[in-house]
Amino acid sequence: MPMLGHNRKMTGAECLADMLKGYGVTHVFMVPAVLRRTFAEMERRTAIKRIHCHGEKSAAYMADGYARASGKPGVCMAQVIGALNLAAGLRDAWLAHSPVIAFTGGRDPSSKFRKVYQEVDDVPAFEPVTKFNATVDDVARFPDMVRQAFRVATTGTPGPVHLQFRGNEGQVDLDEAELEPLVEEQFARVPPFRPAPDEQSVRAALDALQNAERPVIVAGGGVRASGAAAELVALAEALQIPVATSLNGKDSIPGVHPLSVGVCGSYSRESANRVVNRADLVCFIGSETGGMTTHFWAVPKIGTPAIQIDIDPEALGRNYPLVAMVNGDAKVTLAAMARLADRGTAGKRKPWIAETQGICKEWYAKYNALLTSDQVPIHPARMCGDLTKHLPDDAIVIVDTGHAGMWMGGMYDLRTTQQSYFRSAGHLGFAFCAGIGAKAACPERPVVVFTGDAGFWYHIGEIETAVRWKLNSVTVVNNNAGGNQSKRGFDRAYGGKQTEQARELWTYTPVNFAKIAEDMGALGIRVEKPADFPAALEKALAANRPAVIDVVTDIDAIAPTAVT
Ligand SMILES: Cc1ncc(C[n+]2csc(CCOP(=O)(O)OP(=O)(O)O)c2C)c(N)n1
Ligand SMILES: [Mg+2]
Repeated sequence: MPMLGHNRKMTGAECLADMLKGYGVTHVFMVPAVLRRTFAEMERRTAIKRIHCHGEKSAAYMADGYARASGKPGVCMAQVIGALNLAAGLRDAWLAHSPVIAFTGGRDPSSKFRKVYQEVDDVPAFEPVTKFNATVDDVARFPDMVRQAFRVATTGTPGPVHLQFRGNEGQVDLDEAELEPLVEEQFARVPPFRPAPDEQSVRAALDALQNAERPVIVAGGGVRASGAAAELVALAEALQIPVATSLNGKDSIPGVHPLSVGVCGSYSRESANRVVNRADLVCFIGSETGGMTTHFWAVPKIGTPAIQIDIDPEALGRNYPLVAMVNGDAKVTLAAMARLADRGTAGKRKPWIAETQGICKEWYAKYNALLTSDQVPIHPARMCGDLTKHLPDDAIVIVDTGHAGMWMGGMYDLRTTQQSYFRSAGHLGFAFCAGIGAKAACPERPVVVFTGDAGFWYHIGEIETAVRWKLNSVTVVNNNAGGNQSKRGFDRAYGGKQTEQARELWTYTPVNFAKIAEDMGALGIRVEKPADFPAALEKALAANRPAVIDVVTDIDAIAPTAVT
């Protein structure tokens, strides 16, 4: 790290390249032309890979996948004309609290308001999807603004940041000044700090948990951000408390753990909702307590006694009145709770644990036939069952939204603590791109994406990007030639049963994605019989190139809806 006071004349491009390297950035995702000189300096001064892709939205999703997989900010970029495409791609990162940093080209004071080619005022559009949204108008501001970008993206509840650089392509990077490319390594990853809770609040939360007869923990994405999964499981085991997770927190506890009851909320597993709604106390950890996790505040019902642990004090009590609240980092807080816990109180929860384990057993009994179904076209639940059995122990699993989110959220189980699970926070088309970014971040880990065909169509051109950059993710496409999550909704819209013509609204021409993938240089495998899926997965994981497994599935298979 250069010393303060030893400034030297350098261009903004040199400074930015040095700083990104200093923050440990290994890849940036973009569509040119933006910060061109910076790219040239990256080549001269760093080993940063400049992943040139087919759309700004997919660049943002790749940066997001990179961020979720590595815990380091993901960097994406666009010139002025692509800025709003990039902003659209930050929506998921915003909803998921993912630290993505977006750089765009912007307006020049010497020409703005003069109908400059391709130019609109993009800055306001970044407002709803960023924690910090700012302009860099003078090269002298590169060092402090880039530091602020990393600081904001990684601290507290993490989230996206946008910097707009002067000039449609950010040509302010050509200017020279006395610059200090100082890097604060603390803010190179999440979490930069672990604020400890005050002991009184920890004891109050513990008292409530220990007194409860039927408590449940709901673990959210904040558990992953804090790296607190081991501490969570240790506390749950010490006090014998069942654990549900939000969809975002699914990898807080393996699905096969005896205290795991599954994902609660809307895209959920029946057993989790039943347990949460039977509980006499719900302890939310690192959860927004938002609509998806609580099935619009029906699971649990508002008024159920609740505890909340969060790094962000503004989150505490937002949706549920609390009997205790703790403000602090999840890992530090859970470790303190486990240390102070009175394990002797665990015994009284034996009947509750027996009941919750019975509820989980009932779920497996109810769905076992689907999880192992031999039907053709293949039932999506069978794919979830097979993925549970056959995904590698250290896999990163990335799942799209809609039915993909419902099938995998509800029916897939993580088998190990080394497996990771990231979900689209609502945007169709996120997962395939995020898988490419995650593979850039973690080249040594298998990355497996699960998406519907509608989700895959969005950014199918990025197969070429993955091939060109050897970002060898495996994408499993649940291909039913339609967006069949819409089926139920259109039945309703037509007052019970839709017309034959209504299918125009949600079906597509059947397509073989394996062939398309092969044409672009990826491995393509088409699977029509369920028994062929495990071998296809094995082959795809060993392919040494990106792979697309096109699974022909039943368009009439509808995922179970949330129980309350
Ligand atoms: C950006 C975006 N637009 C629209 C939607 C609404 N939506 C949710 S699921 C879905 C269809 C999903 O189809 P597919 O990916 O093929 O999965 P399937 O339901 O067929 O399994 C749509 C259009 C969305 N979630 N995101
Ligand atoms: Mg589909």
